[in-house]
Amino acid sequence: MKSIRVLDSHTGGEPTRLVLDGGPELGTGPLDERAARFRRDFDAYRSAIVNEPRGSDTVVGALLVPPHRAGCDFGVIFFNNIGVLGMCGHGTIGLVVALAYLGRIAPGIIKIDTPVGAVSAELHADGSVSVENVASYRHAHAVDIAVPGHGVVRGDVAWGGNWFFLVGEHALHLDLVSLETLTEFTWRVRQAVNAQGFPEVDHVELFAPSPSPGADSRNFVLCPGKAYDRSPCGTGTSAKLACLAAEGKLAAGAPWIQESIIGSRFTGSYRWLDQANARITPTVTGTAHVIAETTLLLDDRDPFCWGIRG
Ligand code: PYC
Repeated sequence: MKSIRVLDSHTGGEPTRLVLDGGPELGTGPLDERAARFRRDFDAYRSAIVNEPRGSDTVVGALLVPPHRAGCDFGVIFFNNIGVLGMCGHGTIGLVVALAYLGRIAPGIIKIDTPVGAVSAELHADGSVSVENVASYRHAHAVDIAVPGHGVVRGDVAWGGNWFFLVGEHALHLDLVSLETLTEFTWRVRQAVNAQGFPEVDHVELFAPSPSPGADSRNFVLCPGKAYDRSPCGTGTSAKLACLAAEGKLAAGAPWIQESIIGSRFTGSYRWLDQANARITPTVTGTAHVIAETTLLLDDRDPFCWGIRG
């Protein structure tokens, strides 16, 4: 019987399962190489940790590993129901709150190595966390995509630690009763945009005005494995900030309140990294809560020991 010790948290409703002990041994070296090793040699572990029956399509796993980049305090590889992620904003907030719960960090700044670059995170005295994400940018503006059954959909392709297609013009209601429609639409959009030769878009993000006061926007984010993000999506908010910056719609340093489909909020802002090329460093602030300390048990006699894989 194998055992894997995990700490579960949620960030604005989106779960993160932090693997503390018993996960796959990925060796040393750059995080992108270790992420590739995880993908190639240990996919069963990924599935056992986040998929049913122990998890669900929504759970994002976070494998805590020694960092490689100079100056980093921790390393992390995020993964979900179908594969490995580049970065994860809600997951980084969850990781920081989990490390504080474990007594491994105090309020202050830590640097975290990820497969797509180093990020820094500040744990504030009130328990909230600000993540300064990897460099983010808009890759393509106002791209028209023919989506079967829906006509032409216009959006931007942007990088915020993962690849996003961001759509502001649509006729859908961003509310919980519309989840099936939103999922079906964004899934089709994703398939259509990925037939266009852009970098592989893994997330599709819809925007609309928020029905509640105080938020600049509400979003619906479809994740690569077809689950929707309960949080406003840290990497998606970073991609949105990159688009707002490129369009001159949000000044450097100004706050952007991004609300999720369930009403949870992140505050984003950015500083210019390279204004001539519209590259920004985004910061996303949110809160997370630790919800369970668990030991996962893996019994090879169990036919679903390694999770239910689609
Ligand atoms: O917060 O960046 C994020 C994220 C990615 C996938 C789910 N959440």
